[in-house]
Amino acid sequence: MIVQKYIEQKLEQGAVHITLIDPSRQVPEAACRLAETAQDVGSDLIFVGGSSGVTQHALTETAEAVKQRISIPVLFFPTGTESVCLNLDAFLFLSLLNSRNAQFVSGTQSKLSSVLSRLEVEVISVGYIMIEPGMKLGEIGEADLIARDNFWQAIGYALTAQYMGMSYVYLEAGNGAAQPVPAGMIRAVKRELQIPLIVGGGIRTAIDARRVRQAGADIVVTGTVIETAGYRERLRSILSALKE
Ligand code: 1GP
Repeated sequence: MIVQKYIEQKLEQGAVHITLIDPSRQVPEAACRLAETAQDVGSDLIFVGGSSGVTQHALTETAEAVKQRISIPVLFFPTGTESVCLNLDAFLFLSLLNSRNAQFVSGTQSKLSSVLSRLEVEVISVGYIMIEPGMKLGEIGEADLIARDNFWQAIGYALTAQYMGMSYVYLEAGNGAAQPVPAGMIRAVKRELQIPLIVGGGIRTAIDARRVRQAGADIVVTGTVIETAGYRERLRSILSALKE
């Protein structure tokens, strides 16, 4: 399956939702159940990855188990971890554009790119931009966080990603953030951008999801919500807010 084509087709029908599964939070069997639920309620893709403490073993076991159990694409989300997974449907080639450390912008990527090329892995290039509070992801990625009211800086980085030829821009508030990226910032970035916009971090409710979508997010990522009690219903209401 060509994942990027699949995403494009989904985008023609409306918003796309991605469920992030962190392999350090549960055993592989439980991760499979979460992924199945996500697929059942209408999630379009699964990201496997986490902000810290993901061992190669947990990552590989979880990714393989999840892949076998669901039919929607499973992508590796390579943040905050030294572990890598190359045998999924695609590899999210993230460049953390506002990192102070060049390793997160292009250094780590340069060590992986020839392997990805030889293995003919589908690579999806993403300009990853960390917004306050950034949480653990921002800390690990040594991000020079963009203040929540600094729309111009967010626009500047988003356009940088576009002009560098990346396929997507990803505004990230951080895994477990108390609030999503501000709607005003999403709107301001979307107004200037010609490539699809991904937004993640702190989206827990249908109200959050609707706000982020209405502001202009094309693709919405949720993670933590699937780790909380009553996650099936919560996810279902997020999905119906996004797909309405
Ligand atoms: C993916 O970091 C997010 O972009 C996930 O964040 O866990 O807060 O949903 P949450």
